[in-house]
Amino acid sequence: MKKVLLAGNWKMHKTLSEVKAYFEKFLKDLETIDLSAKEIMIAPPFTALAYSRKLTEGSPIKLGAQNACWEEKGAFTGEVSPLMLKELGVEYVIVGHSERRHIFGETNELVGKRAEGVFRFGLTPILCVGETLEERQQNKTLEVIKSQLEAGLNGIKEVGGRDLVIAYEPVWAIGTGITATPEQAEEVHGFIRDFLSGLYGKEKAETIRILYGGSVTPENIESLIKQPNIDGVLVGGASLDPDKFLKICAVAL
Ligand code: G2H
Repeated sequence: MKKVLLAGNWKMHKTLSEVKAYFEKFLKDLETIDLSAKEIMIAPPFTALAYSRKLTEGSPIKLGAQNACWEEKGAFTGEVSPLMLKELGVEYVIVGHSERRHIFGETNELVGKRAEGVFRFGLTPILCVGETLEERQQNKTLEVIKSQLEAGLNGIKEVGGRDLVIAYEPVWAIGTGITATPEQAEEVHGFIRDFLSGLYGKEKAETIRILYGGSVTPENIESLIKQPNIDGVLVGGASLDPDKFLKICAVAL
């Protein structure tokens, strides 16, 4: 059975004392939820990964990183390698988040290199794709998504099981409080599924989880997760508050 993935992306938030307070609350409350059809992941900043692992040891929480280089080691100032992340117990790595693309100028090709590197080291890339408002208004959404998928998955020739996740995050919905309607999201998710079928075959494409991201809240999670091609969510702002994220994780399936 395909488990839904409820993923928190903390972005550049939380000092170690805040991380401690968060998990003290969240882990206790998480015990009240039936997780048999769910997987929970949190991606803290790099500085909090080791501590988060320590605090969540033995719990159902999977650890994610917010980016990674494609090489094992070397002269890459400011970068972190997949091997280093693996050593910390990281299982998922977000690549190509729109903030990386738009604030730090990461191109489709660079994102593809990161995704391939993460995959090669046995970690699961969460490849983020999404159009800007301007692109949507010009009816270019699917074209943009297609080119991001083509370049992003260029180095990943074969998949099996759960080793790849795609996150559709419309740029106009990120941190803005505006969520794509379930229908808008489903249309793009269906397109992504078809693209994956073309690349890896229908059967494999069905096993790849496609997450929605962009102003997900406890209020809108239910209508999103009901869509046939939405296999989970990537949550920014609302994942910073343990009560809000718990409500999202508690969604009825
Ligand atoms: C999109 C999302 C998390 P938010 O960036 O990846 O953030 O939920 O704050 O829109």
